[in-house]
Amino acid sequence: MDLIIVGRPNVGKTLLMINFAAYLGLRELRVEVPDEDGVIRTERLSLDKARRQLVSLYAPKTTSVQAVPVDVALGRQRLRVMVLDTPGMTEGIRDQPDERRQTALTLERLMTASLIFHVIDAPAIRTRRQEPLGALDTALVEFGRKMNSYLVVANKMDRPGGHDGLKRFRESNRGVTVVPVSCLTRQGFRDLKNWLMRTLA
Ligand SMILES: Nc1nc2c(ncn2[C@@H]2O[C@H](COP(=O)(O)OP(=O)(O)O)[C@@H](O)[C@H]2O)c(=O)[nH]1
Ligand SMILES: [Mg+2]
Repeated sequence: MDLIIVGRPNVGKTLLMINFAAYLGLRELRVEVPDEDGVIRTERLSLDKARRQLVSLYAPKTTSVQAVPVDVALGRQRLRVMVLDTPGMTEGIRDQPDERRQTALTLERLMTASLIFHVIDAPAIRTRRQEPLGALDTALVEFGRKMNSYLVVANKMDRPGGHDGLKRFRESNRGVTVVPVSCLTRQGFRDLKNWLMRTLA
């Protein structure tokens, strides 16, 4: 079972993968990274090291789809969920062939994933009424809104403007399930976990 994390660059997808996996009880990340030839390499990273290596302040560092297996306790059962972190998606066609390939791979995995976390940067949602999200996010919402395995994760709620952004998102996307979180402070992770449990059950 795959849980794919998608969204624009820098919205916090990688920090969500690391901190939510930690919240679910993971102590170490076994990151599966495909190399140029598509061969899967497994890297073991402590959570601290993963944050240092994979989360970036400036340039988006995630250049390929990275998978982390997480066991989720469902009552007495344990369910293996592959959490897929992806490179940021943008409007238009990328310049670099490798980036185009990674976008294609991300879309391919998106089509077949059982669960989707669509991460948005809540404080960045603009005040414009008509289209507060960009075209890419709007397209993802349209793709996901008919599925019950699709969730919008409104991130960076710890920052100023988070609540306004969330309100704007809700006003223009009625009927879409959204969970506000901060991947930094982990506020909202309980709701995220509850959504996951309900959807997996
Ligand atoms: N204040 C704040 N910063 C965050 C949050 N989540 C991520 N960031 C920061 O946003 C930047 C991009 O995060 P990253 O996970 O690499 O984004 P990605 O490109 O979507 O994978 C990093 O500097 C993170 O520390 C959050 O909830 N609150
Ligand atoms: Mg990333």
